[in-house]
Amino acid sequence: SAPQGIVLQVCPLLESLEEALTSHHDTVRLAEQPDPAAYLAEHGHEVVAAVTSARIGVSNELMDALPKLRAIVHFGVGYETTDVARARAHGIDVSNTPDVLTDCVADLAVGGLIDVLRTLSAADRYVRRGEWTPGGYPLTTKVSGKRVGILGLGRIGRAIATRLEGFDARISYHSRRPVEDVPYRYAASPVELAEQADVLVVATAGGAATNGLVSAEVLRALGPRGYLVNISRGSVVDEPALVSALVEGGIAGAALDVFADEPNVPEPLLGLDNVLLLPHIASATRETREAMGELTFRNLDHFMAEGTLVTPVPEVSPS
Ligand code: 8YV
Repeated sequence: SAPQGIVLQVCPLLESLEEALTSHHDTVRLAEQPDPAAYLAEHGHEVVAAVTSARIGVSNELMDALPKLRAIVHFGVGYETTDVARARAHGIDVSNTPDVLTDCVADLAVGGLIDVLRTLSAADRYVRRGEWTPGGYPLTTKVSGKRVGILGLGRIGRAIATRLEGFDARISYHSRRPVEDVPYRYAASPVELAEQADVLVVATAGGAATNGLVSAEVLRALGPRGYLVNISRGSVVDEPALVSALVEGGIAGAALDVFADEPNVPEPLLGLDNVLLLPHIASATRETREAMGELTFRNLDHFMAEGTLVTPVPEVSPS
């Protein structure tokens, strides 16, 4: 049945999405309220749907302030910022934006991998500094044919693997269970995966279940000739251990699009040429962000018309 009530926009979103929300639904932007807490105290019980980003989610406190809430619609594929079990217990459905960003995130993972093995960003800085002397730039590492371990073989992990097949990569993976119908070797643990990989690519979901999965031990298994690529969540990697490994040569390098406490990047990484630092841009193309905005809107719109979501999050969190 069609829910009656207010749509709460929890945080700033893509402009075209904000416009669609406002022109089709009774939408209130929480961040634009002069006193958000006062607004919630007065109107919280009128809100039936909340639209938020993967980064912000809906906190338990906000959930409690919205007693009639029936849907949480996320812009983004990650939703670890919302306690989904708690939402379900309150009769709230949750959606995200899978598939539409898979290409761009996988593209960026491969771009980061090539950048850090061939030191593209560092070489660019070298040229710009005017330091180019013929033969003066150090040799790097070949990409094609490398052993790549993918942690988390969901949609994005698979898209990364498919792309790397074009580079003759020897691919293995670890996830909670082996995935059927894939030609890649399954490693029983993250340590085993790292031991057998030249490059470890993190493509698992964030959240409590994967917190610190790439531990100091995993980084030791990756070793001084191994590289790390992370396009998932900073929380999956023990960041202090990663910083130590990079500073001390425990691993060879890293391409990082995500960090434990964005937008704060650990200071010791800023001076390292074997680390690619990106500002969480894997899905940030015009095409993909528009597609994410459209899917976010379709979820909200369908919910307001029929009371159900188009792309609800899975019952059990993905691998
Ligand atoms: C965005 C993301 O940065 O989809 C995700 O989980 O992390 C990214 O696509 C995020 O959704 C922006 O809110």
